[in-house]
Amino acid sequence: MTHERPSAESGPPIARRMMLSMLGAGAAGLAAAPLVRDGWERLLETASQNDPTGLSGLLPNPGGFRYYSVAAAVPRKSAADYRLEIGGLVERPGTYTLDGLRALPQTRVVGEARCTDGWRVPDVPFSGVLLSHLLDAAGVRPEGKAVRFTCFDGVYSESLTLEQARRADVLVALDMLDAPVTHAHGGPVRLYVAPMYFYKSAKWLSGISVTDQVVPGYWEEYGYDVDGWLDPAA
Ligand SMILES: Nc1nc2c(c(=O)[nH]1)N[C@H]1C(S)=C(S)[C@@H](COP(=O)(O)O)O[C@H]1N2
Ligand SMILES: [Mo]
Repeated sequence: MTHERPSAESGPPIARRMMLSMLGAGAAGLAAAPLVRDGWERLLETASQNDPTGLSGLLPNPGGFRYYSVAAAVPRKSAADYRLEIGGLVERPGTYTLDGLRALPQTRVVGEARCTDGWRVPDVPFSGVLLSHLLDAAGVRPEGKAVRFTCFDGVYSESLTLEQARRADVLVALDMLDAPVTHAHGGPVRLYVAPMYFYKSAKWLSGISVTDQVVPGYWEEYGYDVDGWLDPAA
């Protein structure tokens, strides 16, 4: 299933011209010289933000990832202004800073990033804090049955059952590819749900809320499986 929504009006000509010129520049740039990864990610973001057609998802990225954001523009959060809020059906709601998350025990999970659009990147290292650790610290109340994730892009959301959320391969990730999660990849903090399709791994994570039932996430409202297992038999 591809990431298609009921499409908006086709964009203003200037945005379309820009996309086409960027597609050309991208191919030329890749052939001519090695690219600085972060510079390329910034270009992808810029293209995407001026891209009502969604074509920027076709731009090549050296790592094999595609830049995805359902929000046109996403604010940047520095280490100083990033906050993660934990609340809902918990005994001790709280707020973490980035330093606060870094100070907690860190777990490394190497897994696949597989999008429903057909691309996949194997063996991607993620590290950060086990979601189960944050849930335990907050103290899930007996009525708590699921977890809802919200993002500082202001649009995206995701969900897991409490059982899924407590798995040892579900992280609140601070590092991806053994470096701090870049803005393009959802930094400074994203979710990584290793056993599921990458749409479950919410980028720009800003809220974790324990709920009494699963609240379907952004793509799930468009028909995606709420349980996004890569291997349903496992
Ligand atoms: N906040 C937010 N998180 C998101 C998305 C998004 O659009 N917004 N897209 C999802 C999808 S469909 C995929 S495949 C991955 C893409 O992650 P990447 O941009 O690091 O490749 O992020 C997931 N998390
Ligand atoms: Mo995706």
